[in-house]
Amino acid sequence: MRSEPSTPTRPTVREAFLRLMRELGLDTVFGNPGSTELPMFRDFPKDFRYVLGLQESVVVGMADGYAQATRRAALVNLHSAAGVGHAMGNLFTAYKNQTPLIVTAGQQSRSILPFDPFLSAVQATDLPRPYVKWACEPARAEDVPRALLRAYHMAMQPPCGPVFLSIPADDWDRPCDWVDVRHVSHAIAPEPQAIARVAEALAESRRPVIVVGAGVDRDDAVDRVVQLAERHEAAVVVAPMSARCGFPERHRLFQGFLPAMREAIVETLAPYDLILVLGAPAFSYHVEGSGPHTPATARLWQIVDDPQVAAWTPSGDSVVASIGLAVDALLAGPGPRAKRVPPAPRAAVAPAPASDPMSAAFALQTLDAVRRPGDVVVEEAPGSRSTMQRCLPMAGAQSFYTMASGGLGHGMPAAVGVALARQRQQQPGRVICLIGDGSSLYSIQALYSAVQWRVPMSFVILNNQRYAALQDFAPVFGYGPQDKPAGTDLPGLDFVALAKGHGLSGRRVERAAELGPALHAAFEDAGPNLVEIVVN
Ligand SMILES: Cc1ncc(C[n+]2csc(CCOP(=O)(O)OP(=O)(O)O)c2C)c(N)n1
Ligand SMILES: [Mg+2]
Repeated sequence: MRSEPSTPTRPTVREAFLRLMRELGLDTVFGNPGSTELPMFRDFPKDFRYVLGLQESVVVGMADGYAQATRRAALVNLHSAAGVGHAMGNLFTAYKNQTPLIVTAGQQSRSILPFDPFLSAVQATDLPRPYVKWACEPARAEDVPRALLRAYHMAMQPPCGPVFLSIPADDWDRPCDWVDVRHVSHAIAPEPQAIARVAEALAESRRPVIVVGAGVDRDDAVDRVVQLAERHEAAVVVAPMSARCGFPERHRLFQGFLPAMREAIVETLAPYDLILVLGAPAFSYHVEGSGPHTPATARLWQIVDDPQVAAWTPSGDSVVASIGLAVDALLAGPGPRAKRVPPAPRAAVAPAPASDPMSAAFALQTLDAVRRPGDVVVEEAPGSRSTMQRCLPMAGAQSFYTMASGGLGHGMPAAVGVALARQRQQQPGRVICLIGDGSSLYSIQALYSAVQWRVPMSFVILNNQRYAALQDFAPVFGYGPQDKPAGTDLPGLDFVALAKGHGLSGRRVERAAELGPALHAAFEDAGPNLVEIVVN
């Protein structure tokens, strides 16, 4: 490998890249290295840290959780085409989550690329498309630092998302020029006339409902949305498949969750005359539907930061804007013209019986009783999602994360990433990774990273020995009552053994009476641990 030392006036690509990383606050690298990346981190600065993921889906998932919890782009380092391949599932999820990530991947040295060398990536920038907003292999080595700055701003620009840089291994020792950090204000103010129309519709409405999506918490606007709802006595529901908590779920105005089904959405929203969708598609569907997308008697206004989503929305009108600025504008607008009757509070959920084996409802009600106010839930337990929504209400800003994509394998590492961010920010509370037995195994090596960084978190595995979501969903696709989909039972898995194999302590709970004490003990621990709950 050739090496041209820097001259007194010109730094190497590595020096300029690292200085820019530091100035952008990118001092944590999530990666899994190979030979093509080794030159990048020679003389790795002492004030940086390298968070190793044992598989690239873990790397990207951790970076996603970290970026979401810090609300800043995170840097990912992958190994050539193979590393990008392993990362792809969680890259798809990061794209759907609108998580700002700068994904770098090593490429073979430029001088041997004509000979299809070992580990070279053919059309490297095409591989992660279409799930990156921008992909670049700089034309010259000296363009690499500037590409990082552009990548950072592209990732942070709404809609946020991953971007990709392919960097040849022989670039790092080449001379280049320093690149100074530039700041870009990324927030988008709503067009004044358009937001005035929304404010007017809200003031005139007799029964408004606000539909909150992940964009609310992403833009740090949960508390302002609470103010808006209270001012208008508006009902609040969560958008289908929302990946974050947009409203405190014990609030008197909170009315529950929209399913990802067209007819059911129309039915749920039928009592309202104004539907204000904040930071969500209107709407995300999981199955086919027919008929109207919104009730005929309601007017829909959507505020989103993603022009693509605004473009495909089938009914109503949209304003493209940052949610926080748009809600600020609505708060400055008129209050309700006529007195409003607030929606009736939701009925309390009955306690689930303490049966053996336990129900998921009992397990989650017990978890709700044991967890503490500052704790954060990162969830991936598809078959228990609706039970969680009933039994484990989330507190509001930065209290809940799941994936927007539907792709499993995000929850385990994302929880570690959120815990790493909270550890760094010295925030109190634990991260609770609530995860299905099946889901946990798509990126189980996240356990190892949790141990290495001693993050305050508990993996709570809901072990029902099956892919319940698929078995429960089968009738929708014409399966008979006795007709179980092939490949959906998961017998014989031992999560305490899997934890032990990664250096993590775990306990298995089979009896209802033991669950409360076991969760208490786990949550008292300063470091990471695992609780496997056997449910029916
Ligand atoms: C990457 C990926 N592969 C497969 C699926 C299909 N899938 C959806 S839910 C599910 C089962 C999840 O099982 P588990 O985590 O045990 O939760 P449960 O359904 O039992 O609550 C599967 C396999 C998916 N969504 N993503
Ligand atoms: Mg399961």
